Amino acid sequence: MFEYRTVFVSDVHLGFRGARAEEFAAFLKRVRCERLYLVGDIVDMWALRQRWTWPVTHNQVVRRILKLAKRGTIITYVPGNHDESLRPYAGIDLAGIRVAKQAVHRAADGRRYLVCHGDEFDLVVQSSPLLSKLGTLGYDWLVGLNRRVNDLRGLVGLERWSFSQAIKKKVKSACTFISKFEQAVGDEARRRSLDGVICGHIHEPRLESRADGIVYANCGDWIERASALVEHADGRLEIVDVEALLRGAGWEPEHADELEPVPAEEGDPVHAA
Ligand SMILES: [Mn+2]
Repeated sequence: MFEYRTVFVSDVHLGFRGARAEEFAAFLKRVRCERLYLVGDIVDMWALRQRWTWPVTHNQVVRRILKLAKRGTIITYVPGNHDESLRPYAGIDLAGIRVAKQAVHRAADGRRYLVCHGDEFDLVVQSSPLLSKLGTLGYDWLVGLNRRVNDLRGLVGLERWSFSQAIKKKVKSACTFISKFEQAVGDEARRRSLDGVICGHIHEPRLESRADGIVYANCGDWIERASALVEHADGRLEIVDVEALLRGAGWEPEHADELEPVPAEEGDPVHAA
């Protein structure tokens, strides 16, 4: 059993074929925590609208979340841009899960953190139009576009083109985008006299203290990796590589979904760092 005071996860993207739901379900089965924050883009309505995908493991995730709620874990769902249709439910309980547009988490050491998905800062962060779109359009769209572009290029006899390689050529602007995002959300915590911020959205796990003492924490994602942010009993935060954690506990994937394998694009999915 993995025991924490609090677990924060974001960007699971259930309903998108690339979501690592099997790992997430296995983690939920083995975790015990007082509080669980679902920090947005847990369900990917955009992907579902485009193509309905709901494999066995995606169902298991939902059942395990409901089970945790039943056993007494206090669950808060802060919707993101891919599950924004849940935002109107802010303030109410859905099957024991409280929906909130944003939340403030008080850690065991007394520190208070703003918990938000982060897409609300997309308009603030405008370093590169291309990379701002990365934030608002999402990976499914980009991975899909990449695939279609390659289909077309293949038809006319051109080499494959990789979006992420194109991004890497622009590493500098990608870094600028990420640091501007981190600064914008950190500044919001400071403006509200909080000690830090816990967010998601940019699929880039991070935990750091800024020069002004504000803590910036990003839960990461469940597409490129399986990452979670946890709070230990004493209030200490930590980013956990959940796949490594599970494998360390003897877990092996069962590939229960028997999905057609998601074609491995060169260098996919997009990684903006
Ligand atoms: Mn998002």
